[in-house]
Amino acid sequence: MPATNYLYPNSPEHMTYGGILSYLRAIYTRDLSNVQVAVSGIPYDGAVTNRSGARMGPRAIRAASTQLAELHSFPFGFNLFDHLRLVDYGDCMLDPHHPETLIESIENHITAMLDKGVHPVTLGGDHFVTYPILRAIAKKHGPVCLLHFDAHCDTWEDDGNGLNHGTMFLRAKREGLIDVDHSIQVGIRTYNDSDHGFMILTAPWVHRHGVEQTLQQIYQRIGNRPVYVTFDIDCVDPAFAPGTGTPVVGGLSSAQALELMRGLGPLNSVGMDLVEVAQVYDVSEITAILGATLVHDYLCLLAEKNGAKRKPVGLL
Ligand SMILES: [Mn+2]
Repeated sequence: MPATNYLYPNSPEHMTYGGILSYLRAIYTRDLSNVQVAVSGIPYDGAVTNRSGARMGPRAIRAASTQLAELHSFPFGFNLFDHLRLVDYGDCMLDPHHPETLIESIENHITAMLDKGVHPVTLGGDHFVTYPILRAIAKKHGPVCLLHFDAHCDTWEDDGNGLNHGTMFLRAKREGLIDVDHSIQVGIRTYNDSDHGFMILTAPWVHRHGVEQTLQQIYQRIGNRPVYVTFDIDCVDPAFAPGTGTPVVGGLSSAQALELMRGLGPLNSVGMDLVEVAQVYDVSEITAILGATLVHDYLCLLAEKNGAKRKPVGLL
């Protein structure tokens, strides 16, 4: 039985708009015993090429997530916490005055979860944080497929050592962290001289062919191999997600993004992140609400793997 001095997820003692923050009001703890999934934040934005602000992403997403904790999940129709042992692990501690410690700090943060068999779900932070996450993931699983939602390919060239949110997937490829032959990028609408072996579904392709065919391409490319899902919120059009550092027009709608996320259930996912939410450019919190919901829907897919059954109301 819960101690009476402890507030639990979905407790009627929480107001949606009050109290301290955790993702979906999950218990906020470093204790990973008996935990399946840990949501945590990486509040770092030192690797951006344009506007900063993503360091405030985890806090913004947690704040936006509280309204999702109030009702059963849509369109899933169940209480996530009935089917998933989920905690908010807090944020990765970073020393902003010693950037040379950044990669190791993030890698250790994720490794601590993987060592306990916990599935990591990460709130960015700029997209560079995915690189040290992939180092930890590859240490445990070997090179995994990357399912990468983004406006940008993030495979541009640099010297291989920079803290740069536009180059880290080429670095990850060259260091053998990902299985590029079975990786796929979705929503791309920026130019690079090479695809570096990734399969690319551009945003115009997705618009022309729709969600169902996009999912079919994802399934065919990845199959049942272990896959890491990285979702840069700028995959979504700035009309739907204006709060981000490098917005590009012509992107996915929030509805398309949610339908794609809800279709990833067949994949064998070993972790996920949602990055590049920079709430400062979005006074209506549209971007953080979308980010919180995409993460929430990914968690519902994990709950379904635990046996949770959808109970939709209305035609779906
Ligand atoms: Mn990116």
